[in-house]
Amino acid sequence: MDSGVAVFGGATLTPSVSSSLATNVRLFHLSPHRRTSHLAAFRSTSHLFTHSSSFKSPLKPHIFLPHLVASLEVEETYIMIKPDGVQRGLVGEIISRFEKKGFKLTALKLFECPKELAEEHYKDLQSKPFFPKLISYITSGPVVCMAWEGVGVVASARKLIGATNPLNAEPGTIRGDLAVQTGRNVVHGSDSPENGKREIALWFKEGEVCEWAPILEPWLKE
Ligand code: DAT
Ligand code: MG
Repeated sequence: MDSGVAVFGGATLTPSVSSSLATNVRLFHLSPHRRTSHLAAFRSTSHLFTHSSSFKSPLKPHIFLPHLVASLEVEETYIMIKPDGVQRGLVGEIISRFEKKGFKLTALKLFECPKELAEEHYKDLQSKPFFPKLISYITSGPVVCMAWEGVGVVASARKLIGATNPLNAEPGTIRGDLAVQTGRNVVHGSDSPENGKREIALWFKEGEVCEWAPILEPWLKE
């Protein structure tokens, strides 16, 4: 990650803006009396912030930031509507969010996922106590598999999807608007460009990914 740039609510902050923001945030933390009374309902400010050990910047202390910075490269990401999203009739709604944003759909299928594929897809989580439940959830009904392409699509799709725990996901995100539990968070999105490629190759066969030129492209890109 580029350590000189941070993304805050979609806006890119230069180091100087970042450091003044960091100062303000530290002030906010160190001076509880500065908080306005409507914030008194919160136990403390600390639970509003995420912390990433890999996030190296002056903002590190406790800023609520998405940890992925959108790149300027054309990328591919694997998006999957999980069985709860299919059962709850959310397929159109979820696809629509990526379409409206302006990304290009390159592959799409309804699919019953075999256990071995679910285990391979989530192999990094094998040692987690929730792994068996995760596998039975993903294989409990059909999923909708998609590949999307676009500049910065990996990080942008993660922002559209929202935090893993839907109760922490911002309103306006898919999980923030449509889900309440981590174990029923309706949609998957690749977490890096490398995993985007890996997952698309895992879920789609040769010939299932289409190359095409959307006619709206000149209205989306200068
Ligand atoms: P994400 O799907 O946001 O990339 P992840 O890769 O950490 O999140 O985890 C994959 C999925 O595993 C997640 O969407 C839901 C499930 N999961 C993660 N953490 C969990 C937990 N603490 N309890 C139950 N399920 C969890
Ligand atoms: Mg993940």
